[in-house]
Amino acid sequence: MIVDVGGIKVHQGALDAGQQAELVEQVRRVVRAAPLFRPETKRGGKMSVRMTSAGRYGWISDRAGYRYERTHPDGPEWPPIPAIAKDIWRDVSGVSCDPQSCLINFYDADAKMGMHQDRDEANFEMPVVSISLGDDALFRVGGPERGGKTQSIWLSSGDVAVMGGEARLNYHGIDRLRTGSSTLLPHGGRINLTLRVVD
Ligand code: MD6
Ligand code: FE
Repeated sequence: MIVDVGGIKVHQGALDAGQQAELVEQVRRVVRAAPLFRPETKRGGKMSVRMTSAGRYGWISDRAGYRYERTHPDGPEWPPIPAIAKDIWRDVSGVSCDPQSCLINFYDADAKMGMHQDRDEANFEMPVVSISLGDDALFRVGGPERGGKTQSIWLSSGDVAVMGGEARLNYHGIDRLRTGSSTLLPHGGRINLTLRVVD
């Protein structure tokens, strides 16, 4: 079923249990080649999520700001985007080009993500596609201005959200997890993958 939350289309149950388990394996392969790190913010704090990336570009945050980089902070190029994630992009993105970046966020029980816009990409005609794995997360969606009215939806393991069109620059964030809601990850927590065209 597709649910519209403030213009973001959430495809509930887009991945079955087998596809979710296989994608977790593919994410593990990425993390072995490009270890998770906890990004610093411009103000010197640390984000509560741990991150890494796959694809031509990875998303980085540090004291210098937010940007895309061709290499992991440790030096090597990012590993390839997991095949299942690319398949999902082809199914739901509505565009003919392939994604250039797959940001992988890992949330432990206490992690959250503040309200933000995704605007480090060159072409906002290109959607952002997000895949959720593991514990449910409360996803909050506002409008294109900070501080406006918001709506919330629980994102569950196997859900795919597409942020495109009018909603491409809407503010959004993760308020909290519902710990223990999924058995996909042996130690609990949540993985979110976001796919993007960068240049
Ligand atoms: C998350 N998601 O689900 C954070 N961004 O953990 C995002 O920041 C996001 O879900 C752009 C499009 C869809 C998203
Ligand atoms: Fe985002």
